[in-house]
Amino acid sequence: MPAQRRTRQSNRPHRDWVKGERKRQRNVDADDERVGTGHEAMRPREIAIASQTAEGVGGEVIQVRSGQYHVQLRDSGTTLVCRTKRGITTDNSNTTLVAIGDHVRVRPTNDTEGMILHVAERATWLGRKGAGQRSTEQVIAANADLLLCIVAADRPDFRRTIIDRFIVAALLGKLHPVIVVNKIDTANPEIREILADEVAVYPTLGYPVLHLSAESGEGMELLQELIAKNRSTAVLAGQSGVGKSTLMNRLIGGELRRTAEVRHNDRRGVHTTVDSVLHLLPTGGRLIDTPGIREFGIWDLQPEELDGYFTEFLEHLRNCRYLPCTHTHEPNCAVRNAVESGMIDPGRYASYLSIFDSLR
Ligand SMILES: Nc1nc2c(ncn2[C@@H]2O[C@H](COP(=O)(O)OP(=O)(O)OP(=O)(O)O)[C@@H](O)[C@H]2O)c(=O)[nH]1
Ligand SMILES: [Mg+2]
Ligand SMILES: [Zn+2]
Repeated sequence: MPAQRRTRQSNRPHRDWVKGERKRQRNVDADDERVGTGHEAMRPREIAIASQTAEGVGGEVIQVRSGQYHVQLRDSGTTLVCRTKRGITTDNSNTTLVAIGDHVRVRPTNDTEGMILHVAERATWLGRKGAGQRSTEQVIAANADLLLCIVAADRPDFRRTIIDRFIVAALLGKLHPVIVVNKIDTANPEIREILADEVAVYPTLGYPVLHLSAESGEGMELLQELIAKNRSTAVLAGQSGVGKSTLMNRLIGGELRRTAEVRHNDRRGVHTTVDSVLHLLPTGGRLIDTPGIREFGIWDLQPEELDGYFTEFLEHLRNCRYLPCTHTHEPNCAVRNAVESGMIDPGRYASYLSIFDSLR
């Protein structure tokens, strides 16, 4: 449904083009295979799907909780509690059927309930590798603009790789990443300096960094401004206990979301949030709160494509002696040389290696 797609400035790196090209190629191959194999029968069915989509009324998924979807209808603004209809159709393949932020068509069954008939193609998405062995993508949120990657200043396991994983996922899903260091009230000036150094590279790559406290309110105006600008929809993502729901409550100005204390010994969260909600902010824009994640696996990326999602690598790639180069061990690798000469941040390179390893 192209009409529902927002036009947006693309920040996708050059490898996207390659990836898109590959995908298209795959589709063409699939079409070719169908010729003369009796699979032409597929075609009338596609037409049937297209006409079905005109059925029902348009709306947006604003809450997701264990198979139950709250859909706000576009025309009336009323919210229906929906389930998915048997035979539901979707414009997205091999992924979560319905996610928070999805544009859907529903058939009301009474004043308060309905059935989701169709899910429209997502303009953007935050995807991760689904848990377990099943190879499907789990979409955490659809059609947002900003990915707020939340980390907590008081976590001893504050790791850069999680930020870099989120950045790769954001670029894959056409989202703009923003790094948010929350709980800055817990840090003394010395720790604040260490934290600032730790994340100093990101603004140089074009990814804003905000240091703030959802508890004290320090630094919150900048976040409000960022979301209000362009009336963005921002999605809160991060490990359990980093303060996502507290941030949402602070930005809404109420106690909409339940929060809970982190464990005393390791400051880890207790997975308080189990649903996802999308809410309007009084200061402009919209915010999505999501359940905390334990591990964030990248979905749908070949290891050799990863370098295209590290923007600062791009200017060096062509100068590697071996092409293709994985930048892990090859001699005369321009990326590794750039790390050694200080042109590429060593922490970013360490993340690259760690993510590369996990993609194999
Ligand atoms: N000191 C301090 N504590 C905070 C801040 N933000 C959140 N907290 C506390 O951190 C704990 C966890 O906050 P939540 O908002 O529940 O964390 P969450 O990220 O939503 O966690 P899940 O829902 O489990 O994913 C709560 O006790 C909050 O009060 C902050 O800025 N400073
Ligand atoms: Mg929460
Ligand atoms: Zn290389």
